[in-house]
Amino acid sequence: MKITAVEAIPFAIPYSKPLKFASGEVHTAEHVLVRVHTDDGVVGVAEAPPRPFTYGETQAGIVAVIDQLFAPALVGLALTEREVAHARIARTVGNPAAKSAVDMAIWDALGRTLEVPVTSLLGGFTDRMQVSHMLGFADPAAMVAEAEKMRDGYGISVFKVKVGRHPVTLDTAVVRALRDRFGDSIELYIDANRGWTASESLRAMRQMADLDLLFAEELCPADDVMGRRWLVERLDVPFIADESVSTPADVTREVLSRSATAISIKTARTGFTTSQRVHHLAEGLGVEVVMGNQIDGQIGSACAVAFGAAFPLTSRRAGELSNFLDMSDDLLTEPLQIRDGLLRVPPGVGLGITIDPDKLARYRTDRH
Ligand code: MUC
Ligand code: MG
Repeated sequence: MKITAVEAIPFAIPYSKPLKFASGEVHTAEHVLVRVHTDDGVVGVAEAPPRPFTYGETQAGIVAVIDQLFAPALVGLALTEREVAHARIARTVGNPAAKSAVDMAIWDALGRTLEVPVTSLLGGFTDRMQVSHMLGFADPAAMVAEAEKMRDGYGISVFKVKVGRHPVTLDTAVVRALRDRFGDSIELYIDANRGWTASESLRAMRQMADLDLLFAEELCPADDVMGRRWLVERLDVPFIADESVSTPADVTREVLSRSATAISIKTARTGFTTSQRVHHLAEGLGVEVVMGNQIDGQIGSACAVAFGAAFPLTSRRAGELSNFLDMSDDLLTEPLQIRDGLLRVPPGVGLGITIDPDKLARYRTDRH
């Protein structure tokens, strides 16, 4: 059960449909595959999606921090010494996606070694989650067409609409078009990725007051401290903190200072070990949770559903588990399948997924 090596392999897979939102856009999944090897010959996997516009990480930086700092700190530890592993990698500041992928690959290796699913180790509450799909920026007709495609092809009926553009009517028109097209057969919420000010956000929310939104996410920056509190106090839907809560301490600060009333948990950002802490904290604080998407590929989505399905609080709401559908290909031997709006945890030990060696050879960018 001892860790013998930690590999960080960069790969690049183009998106067939790029995702655009207020803080950036993604055209190619330039992620890092992490593999944790043990002396029993077990290999645990996870992926790190760099998001420079949110957390400052790059693909090359993730490879470097794993190769230079995390791998040497972890080799020789037993897979069960997860808190030691966590403490050692926590000595390095920042780098949430790199830390999370290493953490989740250790859990995957542990599950494979013990021959149990990771979701069972985490909590084992259910084996599936309802799926929410993120709709990136486009004009109203294109966003409605995209939602139709997701509903007709995969049974998805929950949508997170990316907003935060100017003028705000550009976005409110999209949300209205979606509600007009689908009526109450779909659930809708919005995410501005900090694109609006507090007062623009309130204006937009008032324009959409009749559209029955479930949540509003990161409409304005958390650093606009008083503006954000002012906004959250005036809303009658939960305000989700996403990029403003990348640590448990951030969750405490944002919720206790009334700058947020719900939390997005992203396994790409807090792995399994820190996501457990965030989950327990959210439960103790009594705030709602949504399993978010850091524009994950299939490996990352398998991690998100393994965690989300493990607890009642995380599986109660639809999880953002479908954006891999916008990628042209992926690395798994058995692609994840969304049916009737649901994603099941892949059956099997660990994360229940297998990397296809031919696909990895095709998409890795460190060997030519
Ligand atoms: C989201 O919920 O904000 C966009 C950037 C990122 O890191 O995650 C996405 C989705
Ligand atoms: Mg968000």
